[in-house]
Amino acid sequence: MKFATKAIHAGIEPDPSTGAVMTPIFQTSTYAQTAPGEHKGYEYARTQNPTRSVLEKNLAALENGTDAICFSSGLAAQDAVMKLLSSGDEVLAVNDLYGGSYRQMVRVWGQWGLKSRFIDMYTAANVEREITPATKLIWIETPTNPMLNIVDIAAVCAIARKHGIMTCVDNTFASPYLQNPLDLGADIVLHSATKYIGGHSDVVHGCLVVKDAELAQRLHFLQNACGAVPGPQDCFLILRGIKTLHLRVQRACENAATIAQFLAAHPKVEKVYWPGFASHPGHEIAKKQMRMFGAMVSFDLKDNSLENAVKVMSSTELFTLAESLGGVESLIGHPASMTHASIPREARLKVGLTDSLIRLSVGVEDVEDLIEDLERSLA
Ligand code: P1T
Repeated sequence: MKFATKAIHAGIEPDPSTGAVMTPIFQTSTYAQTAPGEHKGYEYARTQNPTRSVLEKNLAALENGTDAICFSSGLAAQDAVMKLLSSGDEVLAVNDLYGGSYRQMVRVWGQWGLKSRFIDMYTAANVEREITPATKLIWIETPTNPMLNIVDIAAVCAIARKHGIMTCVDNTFASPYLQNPLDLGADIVLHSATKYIGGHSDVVHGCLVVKDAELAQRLHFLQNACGAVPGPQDCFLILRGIKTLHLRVQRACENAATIAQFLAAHPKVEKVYWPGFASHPGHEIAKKQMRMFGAMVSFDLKDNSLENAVKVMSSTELFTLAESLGGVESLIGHPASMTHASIPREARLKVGLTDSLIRLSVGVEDVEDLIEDLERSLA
């Protein structure tokens, strides 16, 4: 099955008890047993829920995995991955990543004796140099949030495999429509399904996808034992969002390409970060591992005073100033004070994340209107 067909059909059958074509919301916390231990495969809704099970089958298919494990948020999914490790282990993470992912690694897991180091992952040779005997997990995010750097998934995962190190790829910015890390050798794919997968900015949700039975079993254990599960209504909304994932991401990427080019040619813009430019250092790798270049665009203004950037961000009308990304509507954001405020300023500046960087999540509106909006606010 090809992607669009999988998005609409994989794992989805009419409900056996009623024939309902759309997966029902099983709003129940528990299930009747005829005798202790005799039931229809469902005992308690933290452990199993039919709406969630359908979503997990569908997500596994979209990422070419065997199992998906759903969580109440992207960070809850990350929490489960980190719990596969033990005190004394070390995580090598890419040096540009979502501020909340960084915060959890440093401020939560750091306290439990799990050390995370944030490194330049843009050459595989550098990753190999940084590996120590304690390294147990390599954490890739690509494209990165918010600098849109590209990590060569196949090359880094090959090195990790050689050293017996587990890999997790946060595929949130790409979505499964653009990039499938399991096919490139990753052990775990993570999504904040809050973003492109859900696609309508109305749910917070996360998932992991794997293709190894033992890893799946360990993560299912953590999902149940720790309990950060999504509710059935949220699973329903994610399932509904997925049905148009390919259409939305395709259109958003086309709009983003037009906007990136518009910004690059604008006299008030200093630099545009978008992997679709031939001059982007990760362009060739992006071409190899992604189907399109994504719908996130970051940029710096020539007058890069914070005041000027704030003026631009506060004056758009169609681009809403807000955290998050990946919805049908376009958003504009200020990483330094919003999504990446939990990363120390020094670490942010080191990767080029200036105090005045502006990030766009390009939606699926008419691109002429989006450009007019940016033109007006830049003026
Ligand atoms: O918000 P949550 O569903 O818990 O997902 C966290 C997360 C994980 N990974 C990446 C790459 C992310 O971008 C996020 C959340 N990011 C934002 C809210 C944002 O505006 O960047």
